[in-house]
Amino acid sequence: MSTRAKAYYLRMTVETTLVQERRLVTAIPGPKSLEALKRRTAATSAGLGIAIPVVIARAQDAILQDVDGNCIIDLGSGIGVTNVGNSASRVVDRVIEQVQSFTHTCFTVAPYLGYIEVCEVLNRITPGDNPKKSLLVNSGAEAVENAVKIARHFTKRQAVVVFEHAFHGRTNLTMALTAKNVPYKDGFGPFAGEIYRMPMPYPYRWVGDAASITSDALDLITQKIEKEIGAQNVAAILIEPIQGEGGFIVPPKGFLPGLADYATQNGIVFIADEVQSGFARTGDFFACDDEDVVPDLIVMAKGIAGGLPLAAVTGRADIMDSVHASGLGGTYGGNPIACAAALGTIETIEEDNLVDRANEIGAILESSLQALAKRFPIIGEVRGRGAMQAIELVYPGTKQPNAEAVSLIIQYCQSQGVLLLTAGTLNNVIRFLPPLVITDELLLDALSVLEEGFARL
Ligand code: PLZ
Repeated sequence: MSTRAKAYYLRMTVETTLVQERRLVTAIPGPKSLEALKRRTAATSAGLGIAIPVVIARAQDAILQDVDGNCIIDLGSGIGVTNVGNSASRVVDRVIEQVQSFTHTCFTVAPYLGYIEVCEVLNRITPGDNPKKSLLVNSGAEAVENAVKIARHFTKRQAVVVFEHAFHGRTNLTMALTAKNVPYKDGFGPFAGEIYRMPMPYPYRWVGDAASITSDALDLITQKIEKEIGAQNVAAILIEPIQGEGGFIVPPKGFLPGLADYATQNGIVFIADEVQSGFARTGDFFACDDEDVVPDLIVMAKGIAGGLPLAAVTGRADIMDSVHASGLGGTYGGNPIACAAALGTIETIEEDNLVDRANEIGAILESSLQALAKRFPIIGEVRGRGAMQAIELVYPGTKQPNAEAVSLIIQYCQSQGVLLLTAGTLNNVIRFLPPLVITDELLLDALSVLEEGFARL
C-alpha cells in the first residue's frame, strides 16, 4: 500500500471509527441532505425510487451516517448486501490491495487468481458434495439470466417454471420471471416467452387446508406442469427458497425437497435463486441448507461481496460444462476488485461465525416481533428465518393487507433514525435485514423505536 493510501486508511478506520449508536443532530432529512436531494432530483432519472430521504456520507458496521451527521441504524443492509457490515475491514483491506495491483483485465481475455479462488470457495460452500463449477457475473439479474441460459442449453428444452410473488430482476428475461407488475413490469413489455407461473404455497394466505399445504401445493403444481406445459418441455424450475421482494414468504416444510425431487425425476434443472437469502442471512450459509436441498444450480449476488458488484452461478459440473467455449462471458463479470471483496466477505463470515450470529439476531428479532404482534393485532404474521424476518400488516381481525400502516410505521422509524425496508406483492410487509455484525444493543434500540411507532399508530 502506498504511504498516502495507508495514511488515509488509518485515518478512516482507526481514528474516526463510527460509534455504533443512533444519534440525530438534525431533523430527517437535514439541510445538507435536502440540498443534495434537490440535485438528485435534477440530475437523476425520475424512474429511480428512494427508501429514506437522506444522503449518506459514511457507513460502518450497522450505522449509516448522513451528510448532516445523523447516525442511522441500518436494518436493510442495502437490501441484504452488507451482511458482513458496512465497510467490513477484511473487505476494505483486500479491495485496497487489489486496486493497487490491477483493476481489470477481463477474465476471458487474461485470467487472474482472484476469480478462480472465488469459484473454488463457492464450489466448496454451496449445498452438496458433488463436483461443482462456477461462473461470475455482475448482478443478480445477470446471474439468473445465465442460470436459465445454461439450463436451456443443457436440457435442450425451453420452458421455465416460476412462482407467484417471485422476484428475479429487472432485465427483459428476469422481468418476465418476476411476478409483480407495478413497479417492475408495467409498460416495459413485451416480455420473454416460455415462462410459466405456478401457485406459491404462502402459508399465511393459503386458501386450502393448512395441514396438507405441502402435498396439496406439490400436487397442484406438478399437475399444472404436466397438463399445461409437459414435463419433458421444462428446462428449469426456478425458485427463491425464501421469497425476498415478495414478502419473505417461507414455503412450508417439505415443499422445496418435494419440488427438487420432482425436477430430478423429470430431467429438469432445479435452480435456487439465493440472491437475497444467501450468505449467512438465514442462519445457514444458504436457505437451501435448512432442509438439505441440493439445487442443480444456485444463483448468488448481494451478500457475496460486501457491497461490490458481483454475482455467481454455481452448480453441477456436468451442467456448467455443457456450454460451448465462449458461450458465457461478459466484460466485467468477476472483476478482480469485486473478487477480492468476495474473498474478504467469505473470510469474515467464516472467521467471525456470522452464520451463528444470524441465528442469534433471528432469535432477538423473532421474540421481539412476536411480543409486538401480541400487543398490536395490526401485525397479522411474523415470519422468516435467522436474520431474514418480516411482519405482515393487516386490518385488525382480518387478513386485508394494510399498506397504509406500513408506510406510516416506516416514516416514523426513519424520522427517529432507523432505516427499514418494505416488501410484499401487496406492499404490506416490513422486512428486517440487519447487517450480521449489528450489536444486540443497537438492534434492541431499533426495535424500541419500532414499538413506539406501533404505539403511536
Ligand atoms: N433475485 C431473489 O432479491 C434483487 C431488488 C431491488 P440484482 N432484489 C432487490 C430493486 O428494486 O431492483 C434480487 C433478488 C432475487 C434477483 C435479484 C436481482 O438482483 O443484483 O438487483 O440484479
